[in-house]
Amino acid sequence: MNHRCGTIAFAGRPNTGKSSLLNRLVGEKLSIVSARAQTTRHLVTGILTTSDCQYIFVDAPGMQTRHRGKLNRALNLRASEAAGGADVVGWVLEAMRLSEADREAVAGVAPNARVVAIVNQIDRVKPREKLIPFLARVAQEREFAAIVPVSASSGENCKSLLAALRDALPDGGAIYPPDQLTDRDERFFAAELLREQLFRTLGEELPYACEVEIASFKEEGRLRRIEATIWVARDSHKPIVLGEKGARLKQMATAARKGMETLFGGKVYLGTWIKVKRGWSEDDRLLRSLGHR
Ligand SMILES: Nc1nc2c(ncn2[C@@H]2O[C@H](COP(=O)(O)OP(=O)(O)OP(=O)(O)O)[C@@H](O)[C@H]2O)c(=O)[nH]1
Ligand SMILES: [Mg+2]
Repeated sequence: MNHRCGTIAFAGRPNTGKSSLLNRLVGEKLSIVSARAQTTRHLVTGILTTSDCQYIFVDAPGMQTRHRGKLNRALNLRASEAAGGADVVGWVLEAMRLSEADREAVAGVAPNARVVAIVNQIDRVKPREKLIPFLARVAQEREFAAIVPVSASSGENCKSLLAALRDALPDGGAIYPPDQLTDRDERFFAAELLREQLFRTLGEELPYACEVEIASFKEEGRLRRIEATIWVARDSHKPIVLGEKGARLKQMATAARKGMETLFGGKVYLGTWIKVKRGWSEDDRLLRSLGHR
């Protein structure tokens, strides 16, 4: 069998399970996951190398139409660029749901691009037969290299998905060393794992008003000493993030630190600071320094 290698960009509306799927396929928790829309803000690469294929997955922000503003425009642009530059687009849908928001996420994908429709969350479909007419409806949407039902949560049918993606990838030798999992560094994952906790813990609009910046990252022997700044948009956000006597921040920081220790395979000290920056999501300089170009 010829060796294959290439990039697969996930595209879809927010919350369909793109990040969960990347983590499942690569077998590591690389991309952050929450029940909120637009948890992902950065492109996260996850690499899976098998004996006959190197899959370079790119997780992207869900296409968002609801929130406007500079940050959201940057996120949507990033998502469409990822899809435009990939060998294969993985259009991630939620089983039994197909709406304009889903279509918009691949509206910019060239008609001749290779697209695999990934119908995720099939664990929630009962009885299973209901999937058959849904898959037929998806098939009407455009030309697909394959349509594959999966569950990122249970891992069901993910082997078939890998086989279908391999078939869609071009011939070629591996680009990355076989043990490389990502092209992102630990500093990036440290910020993301703390941001994940903000998304999981804080109420309605607040996660969208927060960003995390790693102020310093030092390796002292086997300990990683990390100082993180949580940027919030208003003075009134600060006590909410802190919680009573700082309890909420402490709980979020502990959970984030544990995630880092698992991913990095070593002890982590995590210091957290909350700083107010009004309108940070419209501030070009801060957006650039946070990696939003
Ligand atoms: N039951 C079920 N839930 C899932 C599955 N995949 C993802 N989820 C849940 O769906 C929610 C969104 O998952 P994410 O992986 O963050 O979705 P996403 O597409 O990356 O979302 P954005 O980054 O916001 O665009 C989370 O609560 C996941 O636990 C699945 O296969 N089955
Ligand atoms: Mg995501």
